[in-house]
Amino acid sequence: MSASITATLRHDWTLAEVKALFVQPFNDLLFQAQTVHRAHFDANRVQVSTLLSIKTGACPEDCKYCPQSGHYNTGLEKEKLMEVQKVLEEAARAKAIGSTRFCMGAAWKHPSAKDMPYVLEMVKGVKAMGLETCMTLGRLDQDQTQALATAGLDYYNHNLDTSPEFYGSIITTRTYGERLETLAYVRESGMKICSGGILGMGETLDDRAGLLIQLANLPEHPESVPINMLVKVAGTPLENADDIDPFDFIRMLAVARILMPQSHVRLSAGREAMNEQMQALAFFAGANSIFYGDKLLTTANPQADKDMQLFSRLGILPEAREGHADEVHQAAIEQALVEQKSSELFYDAASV
Ligand code: SAM
Ligand code: DTB
Ligand code: SF4
Repeated sequence: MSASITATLRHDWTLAEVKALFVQPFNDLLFQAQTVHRAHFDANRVQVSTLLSIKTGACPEDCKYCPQSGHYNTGLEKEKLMEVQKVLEEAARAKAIGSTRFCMGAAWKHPSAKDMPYVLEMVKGVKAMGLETCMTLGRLDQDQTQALATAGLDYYNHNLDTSPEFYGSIITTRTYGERLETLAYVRESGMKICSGGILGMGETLDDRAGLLIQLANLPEHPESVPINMLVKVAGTPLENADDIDPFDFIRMLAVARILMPQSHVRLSAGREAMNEQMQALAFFAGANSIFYGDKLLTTANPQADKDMQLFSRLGILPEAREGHADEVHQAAIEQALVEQKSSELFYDAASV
């Protein structure tokens, strides 16, 4: 691979170029992605973030994939904005299991003036605990963006979800342009951008390539790129969507890695439906971030100790927060390994 492939950050990707990356033989694509990955990252480190739904359900938007949309009956119990103290308790739990970033999500079209003071308190409190902070609250105006940045919010998550062409088949209550506008406000404010999308909604290869082109051709690449595999939730219009080929999902991660070499690419929702081999392949393709902890927003995620056991088997270490040591992670890994051993002992004892 030429040095120019690994060294330059491009913002002018064309559909033909990106499709050519996707359709090359699997091993060639993975080799290229792993080479790019190693030029920019320690290939054996994965960043871990924990999610919390701070306001659940009854969302006015109609995103066809989402269990929290008020347009569909998914049996989800709606909840109002969580108390700040409760959020801080959850953040402390996330820190104790070794997470370095705490991502707070709200089922809103946009935050209201009434809710903003509480949200800002959450940012300040979580930040004071020594965690990186991330929020996903829907559309923001410029003042709200500035207020979040001033409170110390590190990342704002706002996904483009899919290509501009396919977007209208999935969401009708918010435009693609509005999403791009929120991302521009976040960039202007100095916060880091977390933006990605979802696979498995019936999109074509052009749509997958189109999403990655939108992200990579932004003036600056998002620092974090979550790639979600659709979690099919009963009651949503996509509950019976066709499964995607696991290798096609890995291809998406690999192409994201090649297009945005310095970004963290997150193997996001959908890990409950992936076996360990698939997750190992995802890390090989250049994914270097996961959601960690047994719940995403409203759906299940693998148990934290299972993730630490997988990391240990693969020789992967959780990425330390900048300027912070690895002790908490070390403790979490050791605890997970002890639990694994004791469950094996229990099995042995029971079988004699
Ligand atoms: N309401 C805010 C918004 O949409 O901007 C923030 C929360 S929303 C749940 C955050 C993201 O979660 C969505 O953009 C979507 O990419 C992802 N998501 C939601 N439901 C999902 C599902 N069933 N499977 C995979 N990803 C999903
Ligand atoms: C992202 O890209 N994925 C996360 C986070 N950003 C907010 C959300 C996944 C949600 C999966 C469905 C649920 O648990 O409700
Ligand atoms: Fe609401 Fe966000 Fe779900 Fe869309 S993805 S319905 S905006 S919570």
